[in-house]
Order: sequence, then C-alpha cells, then structure tokens
Amino acid sequence: MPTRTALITGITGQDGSYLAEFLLGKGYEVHGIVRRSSQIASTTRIDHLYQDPHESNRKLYLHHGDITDAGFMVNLIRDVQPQEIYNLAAQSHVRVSFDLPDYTANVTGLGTIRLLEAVRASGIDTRLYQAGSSELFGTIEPPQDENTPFHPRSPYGVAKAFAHWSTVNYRESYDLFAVNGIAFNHESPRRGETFVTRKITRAVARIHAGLEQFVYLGNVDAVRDWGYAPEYVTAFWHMLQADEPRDYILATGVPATVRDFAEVAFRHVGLDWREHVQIDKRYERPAEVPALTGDPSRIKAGLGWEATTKWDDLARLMVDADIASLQAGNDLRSTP
Ligand code: NAP
Ligand code: G4F
Repeated sequence: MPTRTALITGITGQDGSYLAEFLLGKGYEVHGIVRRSSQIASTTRIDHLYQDPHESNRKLYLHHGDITDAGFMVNLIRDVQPQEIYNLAAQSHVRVSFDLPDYTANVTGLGTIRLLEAVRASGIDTRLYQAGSSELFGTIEPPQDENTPFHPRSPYGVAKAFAHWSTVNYRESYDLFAVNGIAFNHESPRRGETFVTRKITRAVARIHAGLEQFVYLGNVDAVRDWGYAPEYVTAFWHMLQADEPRDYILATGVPATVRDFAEVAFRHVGLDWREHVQIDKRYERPAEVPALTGDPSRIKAGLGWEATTKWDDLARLMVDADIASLQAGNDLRSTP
C-alpha cells in the first residue's frame, strides 16, 4: 500500500504531538507546521520524533510557517499534497482570548478559512479535520450533543464558532470532505501548564516535595468533561476514515468540577486540597462557561470510538507524571 501523507497544523501542541506519534506509528508520512521562534523550546513535545533532514526513509517533515499567512498555506498544501489535513493550530487558551480577542480571531477563526481556501485553491483531493470545541456551547445546559445550539462565551468560543460554520460551509458548497470534532476538554502530562488540570497537578508535585504550599485558582465550581488526549487524537483519525463526512462530539460523558479534580489530585499524594488551594479572582473570566458534559453516543454508534480514561484516573496519572518530571530535575514552577 502506498504511504499516506498527512499535514498537521499545531503539531507542537499537546494534541499535535500525540497525533504525530499515532500517524507515524501507522506508517504515514507526516508534515507539521512549526512557528518560527527565537528559541527551539516550542518543539519540546515532538523532539523525540525529530528526524534529521539527511536521514534516509524520513517520515517526519517540519516546515516553518504560520496559519496567519495565506500564501504560505497555499504553497505548502500544493507542495505536500496531503491526503489528510488536521487543523489543530489555535490560540487555544480561553482566558487569554479575552486579552487578545483580535489575535485569537485571526489565528483560531480566520486561520481555518485560510486553510480551507488553500485546499480549494490547490484543487487537491484531501480530507480535513477541524479541531472544534465544547466552548461553542457556553451557557447551554448539559448534556450537550451534536444538535445542541451554540452560545459561545469568549472570543475563543466565538472564533471556534466561525471555524465550525466555515468548515460546514465548505463541505456544503464545494463537496469537500471537511469535518468538525467538537471536542470536550482533554488533558495529559503534555497539557499546557496554565490550563487548570496541569496547573493543579504541577502544584501537587511541588507541594508534595515541600517546594511550595499553595496553588491559586479561580472558579472551582466549573464543571468539565475531562478525557485523555492520546485517546482523542485517534478519534480525529477515525473521523477522516469514515464513509461520510460528519461532525461528532468527542467526550467521556462524565462530569466533574475543578474542585473534584483538585481533591482527587491532592488525595493521590495523601494531601487535603482544602489546605493547599486558595481562591484568586484574577483567574476568573469576564464570562464563564459553567458546565460542559458531552453526549458521545453518536461517535460510539457511528465509528466505534469511545473515551476510556475518566477524569479521576486522568488526575492521578498526571500527578504521577509531574512528580516523575520534578524528580528528573524539571522545575515545574508556576507560570503566569
Ligand atoms: P495547544 O497545546 O495550545 O496547541 C496549539 C498549537 O497551535 C501549537 O502547536 C501552537 O504552536 C499552534 N499555533 C498557535 N498559533 C499558531 C499560528 N499562528 N500558526 C501556526 N500554529 C499555531 O492546543 P491543544 O490542546 O493541542 O488543542 C489542539 C486544538 O484543539 C486547538 O485548536 C484547540 O483549540 C482545540 N481544542 C482543544 C481541546 C483540549 O481540551 N485540549 C478541546 C477542544 C478543542 P506553538 O507550540 O508554537 O504555540
Ligand atoms: O483548563 P481551562 O483553562 O480550560 P477551558 O477554559 O475549559 O478550555 C479548554 O477546553 C476547551 C474545551 O471545552 C478548549 F476548547 C480550550 O482550547 C481549552 O483546551 O479551564 C477549565 C475551567 C474553567 O471553567 C476555568 O474558569 O477551570 C476554571 N478555572 C478555575 N481556576 C481555571 C482556574 N482555569 C485556569 N486555566 N486557571 C485557573 O487558575
């Protein structure tokens, strides 16, 4: 069978790194976009996959570029001719999007339409996965499914709504195999350090080691449906192998509060969360999304995909990983 070629935008992120591993394991030739930076620190999640350009039988190709550059996107897609495209690139932090609304709209919203236009302009036969978000649902009460209306509550959510409908529109207008995965929160030891789960598990590791005493959080009543990222990237792939292009909810279906997550994470090392969590209003948002819990029935019935790791096991595995990381000499100090 000829080698299949995939392009991943956002390959240096949490999901991109797991997806690259998964596709390389399946024998794909994988191309990824890496943003130019003054340091190479942004590639730490994929450094173990790196292949020198002089190696023979190379399977991973990294391209300096940016989803805000339309010309670059057109040229790259024309040159690489991928059979599958995974659009994971985004300014993905909800709280940050309130401070950077214009930038977030440009990257997270317009980035998607640049990619869709680049596919159309290149005229290649390809399939496209768009990384959608449960943030689309905002204040609509759980459980949320594929028919739940949208009410985004942040510049990030609004940008993802634009990206969602752009993907649907290109599918309907140009017969493109383009699909939205409406993913609920998914985490891992590679999760960005300022998302709440990783912020908690890093703090647990440092507090357990006696390096600090408190972690400062915002709204601990928020409910989320937390799954395990390496499982979610397999759903992205299944969606592009389907007979028909269809949008799906990706979720565990199990709710938990931020407080629940903190309680389990601290208890895993024998600590009481109430003695180590302090509330700091600076981490609250101008508009909160109070409760997200997905109904993953459609993807289970249609593609046989199911999230197996639930939030409490996830909390424990993330704590274990951060303790191991600290013991290996990483600092894990809190970040802004
Ligand atoms: P992430 O860790 O924040 O990774 C985002 C990726 O996008 C990084 O590779 C980042 O590059 C890249 N990126 C940012 N701006 C870019 C630009 N202008 N041009 C090119 N690349 C750019 O996010 P994630 O958790 O892996 O999530 C992947 C996707 O799924 C995102 O679209 C996110 O919004 C969406 N999503 C995530 C979740 C979740 O719970 N994880 C849930 C729903 C939807 P740098 O490494 O250089 O920053
Ligand atoms: O971990 P979070 O920052 O993730 P959030 O806002 O749910 O967004 C993540 O999931 C979305 C899918 O629903 C993705 F689309 C998005 O890209 C991202 O991956 O916050 C989770 C909850 C929020 O309700 C927040 O208000 O935790 C609450 N929270 C409480 N204290 C905190 C904190 N969040 C952060 N980041 N930091 C805190 O100190």
